[in-house]
Amino acid sequence: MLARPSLAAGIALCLVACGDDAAPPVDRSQPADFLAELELAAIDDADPDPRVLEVTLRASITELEVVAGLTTPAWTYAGALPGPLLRVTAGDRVVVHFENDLPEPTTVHWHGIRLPAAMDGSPHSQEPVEPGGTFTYDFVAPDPGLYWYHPHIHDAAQIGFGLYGALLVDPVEPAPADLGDEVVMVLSDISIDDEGALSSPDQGGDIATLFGREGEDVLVNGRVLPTMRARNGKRQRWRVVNAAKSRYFLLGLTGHTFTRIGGQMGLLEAAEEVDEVLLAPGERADLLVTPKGDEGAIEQLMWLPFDRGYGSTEFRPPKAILEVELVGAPLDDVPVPALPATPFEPLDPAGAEQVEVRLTSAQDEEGKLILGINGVPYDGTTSLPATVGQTQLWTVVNEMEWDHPFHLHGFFFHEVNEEGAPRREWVDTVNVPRESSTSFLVRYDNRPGMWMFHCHILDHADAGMMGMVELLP
Ligand SMILES: [Cu+2]
Repeated sequence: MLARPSLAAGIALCLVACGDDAAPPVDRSQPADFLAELELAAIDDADPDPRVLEVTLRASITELEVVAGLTTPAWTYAGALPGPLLRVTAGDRVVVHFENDLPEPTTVHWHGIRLPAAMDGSPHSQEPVEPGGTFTYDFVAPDPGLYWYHPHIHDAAQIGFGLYGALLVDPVEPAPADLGDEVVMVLSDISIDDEGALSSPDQGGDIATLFGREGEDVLVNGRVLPTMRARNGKRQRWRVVNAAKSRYFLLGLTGHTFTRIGGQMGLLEAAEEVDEVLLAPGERADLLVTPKGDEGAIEQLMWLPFDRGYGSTEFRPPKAILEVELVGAPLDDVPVPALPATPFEPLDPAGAEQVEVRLTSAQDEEGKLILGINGVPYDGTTSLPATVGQTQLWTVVNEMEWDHPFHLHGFFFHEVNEEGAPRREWVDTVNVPRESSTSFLVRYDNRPGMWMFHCHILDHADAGMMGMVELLP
């Protein structure tokens, strides 16, 4: 509790500050052009009901200037890179009239959302949407958090060409107003040649597949090294998603720390003060950060090399991906309000069925790289059984010399350590370090159907590191 200043102290303060020329009120507002270079596209809501978001989302090739001076035929949702920010409140219905104006089939997957299998946008939950075709996605977004949408056919190519967008689900009880000025950041990368054309998604052959192709230009909300003009010392809340097809983002802001208040779903019970934040492909973070320093200084959000195996740190210097210009004299700090944590009740491991999934690599007779699950490359015919209401204890064993970010569609899970203690956080994607294993508990609620799981380095998923759970009623 704050001590109340004494009357004498108040008078003393007034002698300094309450004269004829009282100091003007301190400007705590963000500059008008705060997010001018970070603006995400908006989209019209056709339904007047505040609990329904109904949009028409068209995928098409759109000529954009992604890299200065070059015109690139990017693959886009609603003509924008990234696609428009979709925003609802937990429990709202989302209706997306999807139109495919691309030259090849596609789908839209809603990463992390607990929706019915038929709305999941995987190639086993629906017929692919052919060029010129349409499909209506219609589901409820039940849980607060930052999610994202992307295709689930030719994943590495289509996402690498620009098809991704953020879906932000607000909690029913709004966060405290003074938590921080919200900024949604979609991190990605893209490969563009000297003429502005998109690079081939197959270039570099098996070696590139094995590493996972990263785009050379790193993008924050679709821009190369944008600038944010920020009120110096004013707290911000960064909602960050890694939408890159292969690139990991280890993030640091020069001279600053982050307070991690949430990850993939809801708010943590206990916030964490961290110097750096790691986001493997598909992961999200909810961060408080107070950019503060000398007036006019520029702080840099850095991509830092993260060791995910051979080639990931060698000759790869840190790289600035966003500049934060500090506007005005530094403000005094304002305490972080109490956060309404999302209730976390760990799953009971008693009676959980044990499932072991190995992430494996091999070569076929011609020497071509084959990635797989338990030695079997994905071919859409085999699945692991599960039943509604069941709890499973998965152990994902990574036999390879590179890390793999593991994603299960449609269900949150929580990790357990070797002693069986839960990590108190629901996730749908987790990084499995090389030559190591990760265990988690998952409970299947009543949404039967085919649910995919795969590595979120999408070159790996495309090369076979993908499988399915068939959830039976
Ligand atoms: Cu992988």
